[in-house]
Amino acid sequence: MKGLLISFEGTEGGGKSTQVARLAERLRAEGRRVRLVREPGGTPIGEEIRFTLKHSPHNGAMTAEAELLLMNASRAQLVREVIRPALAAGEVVICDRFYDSTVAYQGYGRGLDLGHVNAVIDFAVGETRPQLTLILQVPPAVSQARLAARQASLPVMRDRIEEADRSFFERVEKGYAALAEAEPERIKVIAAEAPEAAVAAAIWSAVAPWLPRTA
Ligand code: Z5A
Repeated sequence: MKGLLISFEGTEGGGKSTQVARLAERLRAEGRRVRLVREPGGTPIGEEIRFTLKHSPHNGAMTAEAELLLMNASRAQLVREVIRPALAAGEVVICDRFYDSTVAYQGYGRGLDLGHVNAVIDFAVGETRPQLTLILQVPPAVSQARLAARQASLPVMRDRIEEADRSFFERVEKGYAALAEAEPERIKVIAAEAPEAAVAAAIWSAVAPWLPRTA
């Protein structure tokens, strides 16, 4: 593998999309070829799955098991259609969420058996694993305030996953904490309450050491 695969993780409102865009801009300014993808989604098939998972008016009865499989159907497509070819071409691939989201949301959040969750992830991604994962961590009050501010300024579609109760998101946070503890080499936790530029600087400190090792 010639490229570099970086994933961004964390609960909603942590600033992932904002920081993914900033990191891509900085890498491009340094002459790197960068591919941005998001999950669920990132391919035409994946974007249709994303609509089913999040916004479809017919998704209210979705089971946790179906949710797990749909997330990974989208992922299996993304890995083969986009991520592997981009890495083979030496690009830096930045994922706005990847399989740690499945462990945190479907495993810890929905309470699915972690053995089953990891088996499905293994099938979807195979050997395609991020070298670096950044969890953007903000206190729940900050996350809620940011999302409320965004909702006030943008028309937002109903989102089935965001309809879960507070305890669900607390379990998701515990999932991320467990992942970070289990894999400290790959996963770095970034305090993301700070102003955007300060968060971007912390992210750059984590990313920069990887660049000399990639094409
Ligand atoms: N999900 C899953 O369950 N299982 C899986 O395997 C996968 C995903 C892959 C995807 O939602 C949902 O799917 C997600 C997990 C689940 N569900 N939830 N809930 P999404 O892609 O629509 O959204 P998200 O990933 O949850 O992210 P988000 O809500 O869009 O937030 P974000 O990307 O982390 O933050 P942002 O958009 O960059 O920033 C939010 C606002 O804060 C915005 O107005 C910014 O201008 C502002 N912001 C950003 N940074 C700052 C700083 N530093 N200071 C102040 N304000 C800031």
